[in-house]
Amino acid sequence: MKGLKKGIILTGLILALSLNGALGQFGSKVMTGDADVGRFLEDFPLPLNPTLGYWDTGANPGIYDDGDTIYLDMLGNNIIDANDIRLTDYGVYRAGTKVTALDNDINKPLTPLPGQAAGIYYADLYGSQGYDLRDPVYVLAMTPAAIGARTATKDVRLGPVLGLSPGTKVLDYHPDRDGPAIPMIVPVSGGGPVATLRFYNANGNVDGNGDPIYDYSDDVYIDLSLPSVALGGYPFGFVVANNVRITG
Ligand SMILES: [Ca+2]
Ligand SMILES: [Ca+2]
Ligand SMILES: [Ca+2]
Ligand SMILES: [Ca+2]
Repeated sequence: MKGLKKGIILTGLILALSLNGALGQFGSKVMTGDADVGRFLEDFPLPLNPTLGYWDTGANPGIYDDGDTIYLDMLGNNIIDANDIRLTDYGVYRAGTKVTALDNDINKPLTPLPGQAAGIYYADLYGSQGYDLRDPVYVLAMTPAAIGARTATKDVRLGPVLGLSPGTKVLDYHPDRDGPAIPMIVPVSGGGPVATLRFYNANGNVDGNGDPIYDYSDDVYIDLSLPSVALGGYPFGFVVANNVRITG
């Protein structure tokens, strides 16, 4: 009886873990047949304006270094607010978690990343000439330009690369340092040549204008389904294969 109960608990745990892996894991890519495929995704309505920034937690104050913590600053206000997203670990808080009012990084200042063309990029290493499932995605923190960009020390992985975890930084001796990279979303706020940052309004709440409210329960994706460009673009999309999960 005891063994049976243990077995049931263990089965439940494995099920929960595998569900989590399929749906909620930071830096995972959506695969055909995943449960979130087809979810309706929204552009971030103003004043939301997702921007990359870092909190100067590392050993070198005033300079971006590999100990600094990267955030997706949802209001683009250079302050860590509730529901901003950590893109690197900070203490017990894992990359992909949202900040809450009780966390000790709340209200800390953010600084824009040092690269003139810092943003979200991919390395076109696999599959077609273009972005595919296996192509790794990065925050390029250092790049001075979008054209001819290369991965560099202190960039951040937004997916697993050669056994290195999402949310880790590229270091001098890592094999994925100094490879060519192509912009996905540059700048992060403006919609991009390849993809758009969007969210799934999981709890369905809206404001007085009918705009979706981004909050704690909502999931954020790098979305490839429908481009959000100034001319002829779409203000929404759908979860499709190869989207990148930014929360979880
Ligand atoms: Ca620093
Ligand atoms: Ca903020
Ligand atoms: Ca490719
Ligand atoms: Ca919501």
